[in-house]
Amino acid sequence: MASTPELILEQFRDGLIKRNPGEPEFHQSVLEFAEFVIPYINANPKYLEPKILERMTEPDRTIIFRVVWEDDKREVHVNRGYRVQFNNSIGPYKGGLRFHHSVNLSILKFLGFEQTFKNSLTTLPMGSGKGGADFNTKGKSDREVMRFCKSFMIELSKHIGPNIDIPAGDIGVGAREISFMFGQYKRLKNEFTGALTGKSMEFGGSLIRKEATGYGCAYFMEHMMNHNGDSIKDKVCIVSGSGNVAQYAVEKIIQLGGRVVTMSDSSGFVHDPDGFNEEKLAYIIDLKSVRRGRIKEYADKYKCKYFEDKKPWGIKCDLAFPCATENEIDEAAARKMVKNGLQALAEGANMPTTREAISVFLEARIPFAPGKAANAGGVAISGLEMSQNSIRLSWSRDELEKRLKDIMANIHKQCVAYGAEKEGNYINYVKGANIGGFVKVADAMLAYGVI
Ligand code: NDP
Ligand code: 2IT
Repeated sequence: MASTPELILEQFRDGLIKRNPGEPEFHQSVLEFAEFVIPYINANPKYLEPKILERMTEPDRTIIFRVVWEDDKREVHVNRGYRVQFNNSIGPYKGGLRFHHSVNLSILKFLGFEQTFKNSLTTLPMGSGKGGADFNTKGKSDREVMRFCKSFMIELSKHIGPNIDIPAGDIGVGAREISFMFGQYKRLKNEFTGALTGKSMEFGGSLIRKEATGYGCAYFMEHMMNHNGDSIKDKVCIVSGSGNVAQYAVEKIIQLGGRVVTMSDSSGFVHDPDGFNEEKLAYIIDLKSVRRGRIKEYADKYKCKYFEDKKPWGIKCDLAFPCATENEIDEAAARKMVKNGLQALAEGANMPTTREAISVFLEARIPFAPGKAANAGGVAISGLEMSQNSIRLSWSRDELEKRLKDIMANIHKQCVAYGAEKEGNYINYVKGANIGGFVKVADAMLAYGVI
């Protein structure tokens, strides 16, 4: 048999785009991965002939379904629901559900793909998936959201289960939505099993889950800073978003001594040069998660500046934490941040930085933590919620926080192992996270043979 020719990025890219037309976010996430993993595969040909990369970039299956529900005025609405079951080589499918008007197959395939390597990096036995719907919870009453969630679960319940696929939250899906969906799942299946994570404490949830993504992201930044003999203490930090991830990233950054001066939502951002403190953060949590209001109200209350329709990247800072959504930081923003003296960046969101912007940070040799490493704390505690559900016990806050810290430290270690440059102290965390996440999944796929 002739030896398999080496993979060439440009040829792989052309094939990927041809096989997945009209899916720009999926192309972006796969190409960011392939750029660093293809050289590794070429140097380790055992992955080449079995076409591991080609197999890994094709989801196991994609489920698309109709979701019909009635609003408070009895008007009928039709939405589209999805579950992309990406890869279950190292454990059952695991990943969040997103409810947002922008949801489409490209976005869910990129999120499911990223989840594969993120879950692998946690070292817990979790495969990858992502799902959701083009449904916007904004402006809907609680009853409308309930009706939607119940209708969505009637279909989704056919495809999930505690040993098959375990969804959780993401944008637009928090405790309220998970509760509605879990209640419906339990009813449809007539069983009480941990088929969703991010549940409330009364029915099988885990302590620290709500804080885990944000806390983990701040811990990861602390590791990157420690690696260079520094820390978050006294650093000026900019954060985007004001949802679940942003709220708890801000809480932990404050606890670690950093000064957070911005938060945002999809309408604009607030700049509070004095920095957020516990009281101001409590206001934000109530505003965004209970009253479901707009971030502008913070500027009115605390008499600081509000920038309508703007992103915070022009504000001078030491550290940046994008925690809202994908493609928030483009090349121009990255150049501005580097010019303003940025020291490091950790992605709380999934793929908030474009490929061009990532290149700007890497060329400037700024420590840059991709989401699959820096935001893995959330799914890691989801994995521990599954463990607690299986053994029908719940662990203490201290126990879980210690495990979260250990997992983030271990992810940092894996990034250093695969991403350290031959000379100097610089770590390419993008390369490290991609290769580190790849190896375990690839080895499992090799072991299963050609499937
Ligand atoms: P939330 O719904 O709680 O919050 C999302 C935040 O981002 C809100 O402030 C929202 O503003 C803002 N936002 C959403 N879409 C846009 C947009 N198109 N442009 C500008 N701002 C936007 O979601 P999470 O905090 O859970 O998720 C944030 C990010 O973190 C996502 O990328 C998600 O995939 C990722 N992530 C989440 C994890 C989790 O455990 N929840 C785990 C790992 C990653 P507004 O209020 O105006 O909608
Ligand atoms: O992107 C993510 O890692 C999440 N939205 C969390 C997934 C999970 O299963 O907890």
